[in-house]
Amino acid sequence: MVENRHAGSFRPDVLEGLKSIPKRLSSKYFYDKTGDRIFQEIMAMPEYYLTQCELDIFKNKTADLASLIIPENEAFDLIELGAGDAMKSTFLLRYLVEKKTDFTYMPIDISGNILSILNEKLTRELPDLKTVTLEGEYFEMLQKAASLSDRKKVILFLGSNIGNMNIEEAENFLYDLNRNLASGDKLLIGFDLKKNPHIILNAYNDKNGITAAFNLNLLSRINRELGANFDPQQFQHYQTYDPVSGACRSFLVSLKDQTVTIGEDRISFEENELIDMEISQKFSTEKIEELREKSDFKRVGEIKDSKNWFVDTVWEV
Ligand code: AVI
Repeated sequence: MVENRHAGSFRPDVLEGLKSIPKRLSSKYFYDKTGDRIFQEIMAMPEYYLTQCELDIFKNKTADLASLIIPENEAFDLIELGAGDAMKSTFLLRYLVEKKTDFTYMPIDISGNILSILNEKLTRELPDLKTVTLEGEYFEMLQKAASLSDRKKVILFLGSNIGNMNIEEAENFLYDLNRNLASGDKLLIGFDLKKNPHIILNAYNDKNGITAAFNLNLLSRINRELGANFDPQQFQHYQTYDPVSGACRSFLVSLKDQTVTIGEDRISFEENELIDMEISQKFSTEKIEELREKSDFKRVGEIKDSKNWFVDTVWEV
């Protein structure tokens, strides 16, 4: 199941990206079974502060968070985009269940496997929680959720996943999200904030090479699933952070002139040629406000972690 994520578009997207100038691959393809495992390792690294910061908010500021999102005297659906193991949101779910709040949790994920593991965990840990899992792409599943109930919706989009889109993609995504919701629905979205550039660069340039392995795994995945012959050892991870724009970018550098075959196609690399792999955008408060205005949401409130490194913002349609 996990291996089939985005199955239909994988080959054409890879070929289009590698035939472009400059070459690029989409980080949405990082998450096969091995990529999921490496990402878990990244989240446990001391350098990767993002998870701990957002966990701090969900664990220690749960009541504040809940008061920003709960509609007054009304049952609602709490829909999480890319729920995964719902590690952070489980703190909020537990709080809401204990307060006997009338809501249904609807985790959306592209992986049915992850959803069934999550469902088992929630049944065990929170037997009173009402859960409806939705397996598929975000917007299709949001439409499905809308067809299942006409209750108010609260959307969770955590982890600064929005940062993996460039600014234009993020604007379009948030605008489309707004159009898929109804008046009074809310969005709780996590943004990683600009901070000391060394801290940010370290989070993506760890000494143990875990982030490098995360990037290189995509070449191995292309080998496995698309019959290619990349030699990952002939590519090197290179990370940049531009504190002015807030763009944190990863690249793979070809270590020599080489030609790779992907099925029938041949892709040539010059020595030192780059593949643009991922953007992890960091945000200023002004940029977040600009995104909110452009996507037509109203501001409700925000909660930062104790270091002021990460913010969970609540907006309303
Ligand atoms: C999932 N996403 C928010 C992570 C990030 O921070 O951009 C993915 C990641 N890439 C390298 N490290 C973590």
